[in-house]
Formats: sequence, C-alpha cells, structure tokens
Amino acid sequence: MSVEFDPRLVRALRAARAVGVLTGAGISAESGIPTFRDAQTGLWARFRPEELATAEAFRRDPALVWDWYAWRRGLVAGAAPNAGHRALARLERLVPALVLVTQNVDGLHQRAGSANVVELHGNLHRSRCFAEGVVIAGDPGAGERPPRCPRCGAHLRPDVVWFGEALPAQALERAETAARACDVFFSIGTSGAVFPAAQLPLTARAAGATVVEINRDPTPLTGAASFSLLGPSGTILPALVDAAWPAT
Ligand code: BV8
Repeated sequence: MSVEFDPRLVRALRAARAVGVLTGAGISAESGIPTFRDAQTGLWARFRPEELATAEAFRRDPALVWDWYAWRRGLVAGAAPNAGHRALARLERLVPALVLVTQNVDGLHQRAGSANVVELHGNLHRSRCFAEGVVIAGDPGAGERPPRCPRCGAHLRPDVVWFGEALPAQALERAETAARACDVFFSIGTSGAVFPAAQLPLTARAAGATVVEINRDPTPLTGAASFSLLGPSGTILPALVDAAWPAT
C-alpha cells in the first residue's frame, strides 16, 4: 500500500523540534493483541474489559481478574513489536525530542527500542500489593491465584490503572507537559474514549501543535485534528517517517 502525504504534514514533521505521541491499543493490534473495542475471545468473550479492569471486579473475584491479566501477559509474551512500534522508535532517533505517552500496558514500545516512554496506565508485567501498593518485582510464578504479597500477605494485583483509579501523578504530569510543549502531536490507535488520556491531543492543539491522528476508524478527535490519516498504523507510520527522512 503506497501512501501519499500532504507536503505540509511532511514539512511540519521534518521541522519539529519536539514531538508528542499518544498511543492506544490500536498500535498493538498488528502484533496480534486484541484492542478494547475488539470482541474478546474464548473464555473472556462474555466479559467487557470495562467490567474486569476495576478494583471492584478484583475484590469480587480476584482470581478471575488475575487470570484475565495472566491471559493477556501470555498474548504479549507471544507477540512482537510491529512496524508501527519500530517506526516510533526510529522517529525518536530522528527528531530533537520525542515523548511517547502510551495507554497500553503491554510494554511493546520499549521492546521496539523506544526509550522515552510514559506509561499512563501502568504495565501488566509488574505486580503490586493490593493493600500497600508496593511493586513486587519478579514473576509471581504458579501457585495461588492471585499470589500473596510476600510482605503482608494481601493479594497481589497487576500494576495497572483501573477505571475509577487515579493515574500516576508523575506520568500524567510528564504527558501534559509534553502535550503543551510539542510542535507536532500524534494520536495513534486510540478510540479517544478514556480520560484523562484522551484530553492530551486537545491540550496539544490548544497549545498550537499540529495534531496528527493515525487510526483505522474515525474517532471524536478526527474532526479536530490538523491531519487525520485513516488506516493501519503499521503501514502509515513507517511510510510517513520515510517520506520525511528519505533513505536514512
Ligand atoms: C480517572 C489499563 C479519576 C488497564 C485502562 C473525565 C476525566 C477523568 C476521568 C473520566 C472522565 N470521564 C470519565 C472518566 C472516568 C474514566 C473514563 O474515561 N471512562 C470512560 C469509559 C468514559 N476514566 C478513569 O476511570 C481513569 N481514572 O480518571 O480517575 C480519579 C482521580 C483521582 C482519584 C481517583 C480517581 C482511569 C482510566 C484508565 C483505565 N485503564 N487500561 C488495562 O489495560 O487492563 S483503559 C484502556 O481503555 C486503555 O488503556 C485505553 O486507555 C482505553 C481505550 O482503549 P484504546 O487504547 O483507545 O483502545 P480501543 O480498543 O478503545 O480503540 C482502539 C482504536 O484503535 C480504535 O479506534 C481502532 O479503530 C484503532 N485501530 C485498531 N487497529 C488499528 C487501529 N488503528 C491503527 N492501526 C491499526 N492496525
């Protein structure tokens, strides 16, 4: 699929001193990781993510929620970063400053080589004590599900942000600072349904940035973006970086 870009977009990207990026589940779709909008498969088909990604669900059935994350960790372990993740890691090396803010908890941006990653919603490869909040390193292994905190005996939980929970203050601050300071802001593979993450492209726009949406489907951001590129990020992102930096 050859992709043509508006020369104004290519010029803006080439001239950018600071680039901000927000990614969602869509950028990992081509790695085989289902998005939140995709119907869940198998055992999880009867649940909606919003029903499972809450502290209430965990209190009600800790083993069910723990097993859902174990299933997702398995999907991620069997997945590889795709061309979209790699294009962002390459872009980070080509522009003076790039902050990659992700809603994803799969760690694929880091595996693709991105260094400056802000995980707004945590990371499913880390566990933390449900009672004290302390992150417990290492693989909790087999045995009781969920495992117990080695310090206090409470259940361990995934180190992710659930609905109704506050985002890590430092991560949100870094994300908002990047959105206000950038020349170009990308919103990639996200339905723009969840806040406060979905506010970031609008913050960037209000601060005068060129906002570029790359998404398979239109979203509430589409009408407000400076450029909206509809299609798979695994195709569009590498082509856009190549257009701005030919044969580098
Ligand atoms: C909070 C981690 C307050 C866990 C997730 C206004 C302000 C603040 C809060 C709210 C607000 N309004 C409502 C709220 C509450 C709530 C919220 O936003 N609810 C929504 C449903 C209305 N927000 C919260 O609860 C947040 N907390 O605000 O707390 C507070 C303050 C102080 C003290 C206490 C409380 C916390 C939200 C975080 C929830 N955790 N994930 C986990 O992963 O299990 S959310 C999860 O869903 C994701 O992280 C992501 O953020 C979100 C949406 O998913 P997307 O990434 O966008 O994926 P989706 O499937 O929706 O879309 C994929 C897109 O990709 C599609 O558009 C598709 O077209 C596209 N696509 C597909 N394939 C491709 C593609 N694009 C390109 N290429 C492809 N190949």
